[in-house]
Amino acid sequence: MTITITAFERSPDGGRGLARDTRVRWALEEVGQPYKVRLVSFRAMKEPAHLAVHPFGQIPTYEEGDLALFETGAIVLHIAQRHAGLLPEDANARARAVTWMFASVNTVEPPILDLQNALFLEGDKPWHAERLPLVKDRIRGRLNQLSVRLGDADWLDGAFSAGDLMMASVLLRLRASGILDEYRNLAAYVARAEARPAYKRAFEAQLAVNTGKPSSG
Ligand SMILES: N[C@@H](CCC(=O)N[C@@H](CS)C(=O)NCC(=O)O)C(=O)O
Repeated sequence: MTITITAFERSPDGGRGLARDTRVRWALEEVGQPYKVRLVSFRAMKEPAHLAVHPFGQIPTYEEGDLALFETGAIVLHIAQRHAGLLPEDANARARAVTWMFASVNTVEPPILDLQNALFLEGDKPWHAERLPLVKDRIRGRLNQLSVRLGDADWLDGAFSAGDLMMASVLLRLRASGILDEYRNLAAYVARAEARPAYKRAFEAQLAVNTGKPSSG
């Protein structure tokens, strides 16, 4: 059955891999599933046809036969449950990998999103300069804890899993701020994730949409 995802017709990051279709593309590449992409404009995302699939008018979405999904955590979990390669066989290890997926979007991503909001939506507010260090320190609080847990391991819990895919996807959005590089092991963790052939194919595919150059993958 054909898998179709949605992505920005023109991504605000110009194709640097920060739009969230990248994590879905990456998961599909890891498990070797081909997919199609429907590109949507910002206007089309808020129109009824797209809202019928994504109630919040966002990307990415995932369609496969009668199934329509939104929310990257749910989409990646669905892919990982349907196809081998992203979740361990052992039931407890599998549950821990899913725990890391939730931790990425529920515990680590919120303070990172808060920084994006502070930078892009609140720059003109009189309290912006005072609030910014607080927002950054809340991210550091989370990264300190994550860094301690990761230690010198390659991945969060044994072999690479959907938990790492989601966590690295969340963390790489921090790179431009410089905060990620304050944590040697987390920066290396993200670099390790980005070095995976499946990530590279996903990155190139979304970059090609934004540069108009065909993907080499
Ligand atoms: N929690 C959602 C967030 C989706 C999201 O924020 N998508 C962004 C692109 S990365 C978007 O569509 N932004 C445009 C908008 O919200 O209008 C997920 O993980 O799928």
